[in-house]
Amino acid sequence: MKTNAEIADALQRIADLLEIQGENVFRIRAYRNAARTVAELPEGVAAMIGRGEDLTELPGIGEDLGGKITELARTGHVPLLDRLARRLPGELAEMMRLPGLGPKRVALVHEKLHIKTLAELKAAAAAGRLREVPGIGAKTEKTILAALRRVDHAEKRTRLAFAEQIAKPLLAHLRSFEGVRDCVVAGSFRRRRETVGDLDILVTCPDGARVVEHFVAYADVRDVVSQGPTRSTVRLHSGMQVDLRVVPEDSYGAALLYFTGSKAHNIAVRKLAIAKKIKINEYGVFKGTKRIAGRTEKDVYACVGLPYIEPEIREDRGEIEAARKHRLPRLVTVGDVRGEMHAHTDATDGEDTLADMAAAAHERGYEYLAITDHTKRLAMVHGQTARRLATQIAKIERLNSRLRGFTILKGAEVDILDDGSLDLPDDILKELDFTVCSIHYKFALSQEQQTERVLRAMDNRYFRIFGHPTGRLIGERDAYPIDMERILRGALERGCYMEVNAQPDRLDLSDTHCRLAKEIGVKVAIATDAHRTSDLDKLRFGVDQARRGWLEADDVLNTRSVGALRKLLKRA
Ligand code: DGT
Ligand code: CA
Ligand code: CA
Ligand code: ZN
Repeated sequence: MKTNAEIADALQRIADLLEIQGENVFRIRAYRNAARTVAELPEGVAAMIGRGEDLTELPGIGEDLGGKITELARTGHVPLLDRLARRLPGELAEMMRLPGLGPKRVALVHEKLHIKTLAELKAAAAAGRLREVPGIGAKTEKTILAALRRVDHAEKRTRLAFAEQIAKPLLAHLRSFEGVRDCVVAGSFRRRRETVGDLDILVTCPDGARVVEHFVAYADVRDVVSQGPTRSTVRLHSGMQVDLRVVPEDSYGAALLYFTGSKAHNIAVRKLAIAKKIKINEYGVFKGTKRIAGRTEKDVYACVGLPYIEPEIREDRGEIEAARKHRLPRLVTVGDVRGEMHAHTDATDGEDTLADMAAAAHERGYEYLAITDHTKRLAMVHGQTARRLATQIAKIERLNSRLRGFTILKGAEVDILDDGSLDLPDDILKELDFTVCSIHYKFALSQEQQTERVLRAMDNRYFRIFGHPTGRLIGERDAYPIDMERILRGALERGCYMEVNAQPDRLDLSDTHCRLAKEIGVKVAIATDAHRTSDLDKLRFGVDQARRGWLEADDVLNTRSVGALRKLLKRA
């Protein structure tokens, strides 16, 4: 038996397909009205049929529609819909809902370009082919493409940096409500996972029901999924789901611990509690019926004999054991970082000048900034030849002689070529303080070939830091196959280092790779790959992942003074 929502959906679909086919408007309207009638019924159609009720007594439903609804309720099918779906296959009905695409245009897109699915539509829009359809211009094409990207987004996990953009104004909205004390995002967001599934917001406030009302009234709310006196779930226009929970102050720490997760970490903590014959849940810590803690996370951890554990490592990957032995890492912080290791200027694809980049880094309290513009193979972004690099080096030296308490390091982001050689000859590389060497093409090699290619590149004595080592773009492009363990061991043997590229769509190395690097003993440079001065502020996203990978200040090259850094960058 089908639900009313499913039946209404099928009726709407019939209407959509009839419309694309250019059917009579009255017939189409009849299906739409019937869909609404069914959707708004106070009880299930199936039950009504079961009682033998006459559906034609419902408003707008005659013999024909009544018969179809009965069939849909019983079987989920009706010959008319099956016929229409064969003639107009794929996702044409879904396309009709996109801004810029009505039924007539969908029919034309199908007829002229033979497009059936949203994926095909997206590809055509991206390639600029959609505008070949009469009535669709470049502007409409752009609108459609943007809408399709949003649809994609709704189904995927959201990058942390984007989730932050969504969370920030929402938190401001909640905090503006009188009586709200604590207001934080818990969940994977607080653990700083590279992507988040949804946002879990925790609030303390004496009047729960009214905060919830204030929450669902937020302008960006698309649907209210559920609403109660102390909790609610909504979906925002971006597609992001947000869970809100209002908790008493006495429970705040316990709730924060619970909703920060991860679930695996919670379970491990609860196991310790059980062994001590106490109970931990989101309301507090209990001995029998007596609450013995709950106000802060630290109190809750103390009840099971543990020190405070930073959210970034609450993944049940050994942190409980380390905490018990008082061997938790002292995780690196943004404040530990003393310089930027990867930055571009307008000599290649950066937007700002060398002097502006240096000034911006200096303003941020850094002691140094490395200029690492692209090399010649990347002609697309005007990569530098040896000669241009030499000019840049001279310019940096002139600038450095004027700067006090700040150093511009001379670098390059050197392309690793097919055969593992570097894009510029040694006689210019030797003039640099160090290189970041990266792969920007030939991603499709086998794991063996790609690994060999990089190890060969590392054999060059001027290879220093392996830039964005997997090449992934989160949610867009997978990592190329590479044997990271071999790469790390190879780097250790040769005195090379790894980059933790802090660009929010890269985060490369990832958290787990950072952990592996630490285990093997390879240090990393956390770097923003800045293409404009404002990019320097993205460092924290790299630091987040380094923390998730248990890295401490000592594991990170650029927590050092320029003098100590230079020593590490020298290769035997
Ligand atoms: P996400 O949203 O997929 O990125 O990941 P989380 O970790 O934010 O997961 P979510 O939103 O489902 O739940 C938030 C936290 O609530 C989760 O990290 C731990 C806690 N939690 C949820 N379900 C359970 C459960 O069944 N048991 C326990 N112990 N904790 C749970
Ligand atoms: Ca979540
Ligand atoms: Ca959630
Ligand atoms: Zn690069």
